[in-house]
Amino acid sequence: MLKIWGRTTSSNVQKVLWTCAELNIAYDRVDHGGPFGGNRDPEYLKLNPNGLVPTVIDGDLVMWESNTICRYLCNTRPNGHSLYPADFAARTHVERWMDWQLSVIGAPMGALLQGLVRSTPETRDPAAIEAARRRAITAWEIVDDALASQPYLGGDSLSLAEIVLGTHIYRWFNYPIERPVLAHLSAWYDRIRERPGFKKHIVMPIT
Ligand SMILES: N[C@@H](CCC(=O)N[C@@H](CS)C(=O)NCC(=O)O)C(=O)O
Repeated sequence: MLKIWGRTTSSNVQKVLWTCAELNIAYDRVDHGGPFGGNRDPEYLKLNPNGLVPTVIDGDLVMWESNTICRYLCNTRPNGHSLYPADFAARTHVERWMDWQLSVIGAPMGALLQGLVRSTPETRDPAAIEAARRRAITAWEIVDDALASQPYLGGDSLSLAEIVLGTHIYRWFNYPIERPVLAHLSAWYDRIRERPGFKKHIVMPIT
C-alpha cells in the first residue's frame, strides 16, 4: 500500500491526499513534520534529504516533491488521466499551472502564512504582509482572467491544476485580509470546494 509521510496540515501533503481522494487510492499515512517532528532524523533524511514533507513510498520507489508525486499517482493509477491529461498538448494547460504554483503564487502566499499565522505581534511586519497581499492579488487576477472562458484551469473538468492550488485558494479566501472582487475566481473556488476531497483534506484550521 502507498505510504505517505506527512502531517495533514501541510499544504504539500494536502495535494497528495486530495489526489488520492479523487482517484480512490488507499494509503497508510504517518504524522510527520511540524509539531510531530522527525524531519531531521537520519532515517528520514535517507528517504528525503530535504527534511521536508511529504515523502511517499510506493513499493521500492521513494518520492519527494509533492507535484511530482501527484503526477506519478495520475500516471500510474486508474482514471489518473482524468486529472492529468494523456494528450501532451492538453497536459500543458495543467502543467503550466503546476509550475505557476511553484514559481508565482507560492512565494506571496507563503509570506502571508508567515505574516498572518506564524508571526507574533512582536515579529509581525505589516509592510511585508501588505506587499505579499498585493503580489498575491496580481497573481490571482491572472487566474481570474484564465477562468473567464472555462470552468477549470485545464478546461472543462477538475485537474491537478486545481489540486495543487487548492490549499492556496482556501487560505486566500480565509485570511483576514482585504480582497478585490474577482468573480471568476470566486465561482471557481465555489466549484472546487464542493469536492469531497477538498472538504476532507483542505478545509481545516490554517497553522
Ligand atoms: N517543494 C516541496 C516543499 C515541501 C515543504 O516545504 N514542506 C513543508 C510543509 S508544506 C515542510 O516540510 N515543512 C516543515 C515541516 O512541516 O516540518 C514539495 O512540494 O513537496
